[in-house]
Amino acid sequence: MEIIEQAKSKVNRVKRDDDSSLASSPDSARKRRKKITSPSPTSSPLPASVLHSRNPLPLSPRRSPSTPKPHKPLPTFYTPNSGGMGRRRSQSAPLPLLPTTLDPLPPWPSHPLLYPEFSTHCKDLIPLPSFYLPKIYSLLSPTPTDGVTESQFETFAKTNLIWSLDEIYYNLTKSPSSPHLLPSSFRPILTSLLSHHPGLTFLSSHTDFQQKYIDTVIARIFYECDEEGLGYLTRRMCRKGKVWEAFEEVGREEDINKVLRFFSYEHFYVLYCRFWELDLNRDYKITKPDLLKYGDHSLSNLIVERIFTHARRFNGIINPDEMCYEDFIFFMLSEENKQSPVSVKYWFDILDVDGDGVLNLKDMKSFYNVQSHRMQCLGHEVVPFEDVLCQMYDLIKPKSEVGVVVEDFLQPECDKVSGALFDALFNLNKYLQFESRDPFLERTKREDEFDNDWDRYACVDYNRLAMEEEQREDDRNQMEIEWEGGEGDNNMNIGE
Ligand SMILES: [Ca+2]
Ligand SMILES: [Ca+2]
Repeated sequence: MEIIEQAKSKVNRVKRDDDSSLASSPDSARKRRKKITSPSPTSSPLPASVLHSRNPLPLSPRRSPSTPKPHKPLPTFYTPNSGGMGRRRSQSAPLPLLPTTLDPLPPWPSHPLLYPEFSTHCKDLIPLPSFYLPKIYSLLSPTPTDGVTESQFETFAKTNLIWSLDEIYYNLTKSPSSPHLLPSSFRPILTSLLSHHPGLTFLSSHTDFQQKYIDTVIARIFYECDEEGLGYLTRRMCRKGKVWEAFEEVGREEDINKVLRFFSYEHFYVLYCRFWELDLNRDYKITKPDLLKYGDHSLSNLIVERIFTHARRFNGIINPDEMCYEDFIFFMLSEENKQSPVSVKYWFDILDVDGDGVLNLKDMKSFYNVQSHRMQCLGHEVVPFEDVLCQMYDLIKPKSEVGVVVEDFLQPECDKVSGALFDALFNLNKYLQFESRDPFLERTKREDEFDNDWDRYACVDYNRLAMEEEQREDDRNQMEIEWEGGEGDNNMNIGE
């Protein structure tokens, strides 16, 4: 049982690391403040009525719409080997666990353990969140009624739990028959998450939405990590994308909406509702006319055409007429978070019409011509292309005069402004907003609690959608009261 003790020591070390990082990081300070502000649950399961309301999904039970945002915390001074979420410890090399002398393990019962007993007995022996236990049980006991013996568990621990944490996550998430992690590899684990996580149990009576939630998490993981569109993830890609750090966070954080990377229910709500609004014929596909309606018709015809023919797709297959829900997630995350490197690459490939890896004058002018024509039609003052270009070059400072390359956009000092060039080329509403630069909005953005535009957008949009939904619910209740009152009057009249 030495190997089990080693596994347990790892769990304890992980917990200690978590505690110390929670005590010091600005992220954790922000999260603690947010926890104070969670109000009481709103109406969650909406069985039949959800299908007829404008938004199809139940609201998150932990909504905090009217809470003022806290001030951004002052940055802490540099501390070696510390930092925010995802930098708690190195996971780069497969390191064997170190033996320690911690609490003695409970003796393994003489009989094979069936799942409920197995999960209670082993939850502290496995250095992964408890939603991994069903998968591990199914590996050890392919027939659920067989149970797991001590020697089976010991053999499993010796083979699987001796590596670094990211190796353990990777190996236990992927299918044993596949060399890599496929989108489908995540399904059993995420299904288990839905039944284990206290922030997701309110979805238990909505099987359809549970599947959509799983689709969303998988698409978000692949959006961030599978930049080449390979359709699978390697160990290195997961490590670079800090996938397992997000899994650890969702394992210990009870409020699902605080896990902003991949798992937030509020983020899922926004993505799915915005898709649902555009997919009017409910075939789970978006067409070009549908996408033109996105963001109050903010996108030009030309960019929508290019999105359908050249944007990165979830399954790597371009369909010039349709995009599926996952493709829409790729689009929306890119559209609402233009400062992220993944988004920059997404838009760059679309805008680089001749495909030479440089955004030159010709590439950009074709898009700006369409944009300026729309401005003219809507009665806005049209800024000449050369002036826009000068303004943008001043902001981005490309290294070559020939044009802008991806690396120019990715310079650290550019991340707040590179989206402005994209908006100038194809998003009319955001470009006009940028041109009118509201100093109050700019200041609010600088001082708010969010690290990126997507998190900021999702929070605002969720609160907006939720308020609309609550208003509709109030209207429905009011109508029912009035109807019942009217019926009462009628009955009285009939009685008289
Ligand atoms: Ca459709
Ligand atoms: Ca080009």
